[in-house]
Amino acid sequence: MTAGRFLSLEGGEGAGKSTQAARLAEVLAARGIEAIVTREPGGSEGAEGVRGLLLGGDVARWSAHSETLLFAAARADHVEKRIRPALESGMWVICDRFVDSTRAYQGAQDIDDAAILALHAFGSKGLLPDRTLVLEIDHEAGGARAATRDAGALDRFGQRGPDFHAAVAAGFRRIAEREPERVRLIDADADPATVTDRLLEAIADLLP
Ligand code: T5A
Repeated sequence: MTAGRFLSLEGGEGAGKSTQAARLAEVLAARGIEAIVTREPGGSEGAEGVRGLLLGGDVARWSAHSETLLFAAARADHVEKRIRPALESGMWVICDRFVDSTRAYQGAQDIDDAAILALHAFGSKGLLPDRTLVLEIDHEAGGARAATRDAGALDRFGQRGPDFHAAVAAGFRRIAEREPERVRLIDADADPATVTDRLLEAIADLLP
């Protein structure tokens, strides 16, 4: 049995990650590839508990340092209980956000990239996706999509201002520049089917 492939979807709020994760799983299934769709923060029972702590409450509930540790702890549980077992059984894993979200979001709050990667090495044995697809969309357009979906309710991160979200977008682009083999930028300002086609093109070399 060959090991499955690990894909992560990244990007700002409302970029369409969850929509595309489900679409990608359908397209892969049609090609005979079994994939699980999972998400962060969350994806395992323990990590879903941490998700509630991270996303609920006031913007200032956690310092950037505490938040970074909580994301790393949730990820360690998710990787151990869900992601690695699926990959080892030969399934593909499509993860809605992974460690690059910590690098972009907590990095935008001056948390050092090397510290985030060191925590990831400790907690999750440094597991990285085979391919990371960063969905890029103008922050206002993404925010409008998310606001329509959530009827205006915002989590702790959605409540932050445009400067924060611009810094997050710049963080994702920096990661893509540094790791061009793994990380691809995808223009997500199009209808869902067109975006799925762009994603498939960006993973074509991984498909059997
Ligand atoms: N976070 C997370 C960190 O700070 N550090 C970390 O390490 C991690 C893992 C998670 C928050 O936590 C932060 C980042 C986030 O702020 P979340 O609730 O999981 O929050 O939400 P997000 O991951 O941010 O997901 P979003 O809510 O922003 O949405 P998606 O998944 O990008 O978008 P999606 O697919 O739900 O689509 C949004 C709406 O747009 C429509 C959909 O139908 C939906 O209504 N839509 C489109 N409309 C038009 N054209 C298209 N192509 C469309 N695609 C989707």
